[in-house]
Parts: sequence; C-alpha cells; structure tokens
Amino acid sequence: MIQILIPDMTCGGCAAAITRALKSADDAAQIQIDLPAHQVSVSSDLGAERLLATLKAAGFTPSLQAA
Ligand SMILES: [Cu+2]
Repeated sequence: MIQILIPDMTCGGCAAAITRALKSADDAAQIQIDLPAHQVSVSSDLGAERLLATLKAAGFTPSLQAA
C-alpha cells in the first residue's frame, strides 16, 4: 500500500474525482479513502511517482506519507 496525504481532498466530490483519476491511470488499483484524515491508500503496480503525478494532474496537492 502506498499512503498519500491530500490536504485539499475535502469532500465526497474530491474523493470521487481522485478515485476516477487513479482508476483511469490503473484500472486494477485498489483504493481506500479516509476523507476526515485526508488520506488515500493505494495498492497499484504504478509507482508512487506516477500516482502523485496523476493526482497533481487531477488538480490536487498530494504528498507521500511515511507508513
Ligand atoms: Cu471536494
């Protein structure tokens, strides 16, 4: 699991947009979203760099979170 902190994920709309963006980058990605904690856990063959780039392209400000 790659843990990503996204402070500007603030509502269900953001969570849906993030899920869509990650799924379009990797159809097989497993995604868990903790909205109150602004945290997204992703299991994907894509590396962390690709995931971060995907989230940035979707308009968010992600950073990797130490596990
Ligand atoms: Cu939102």
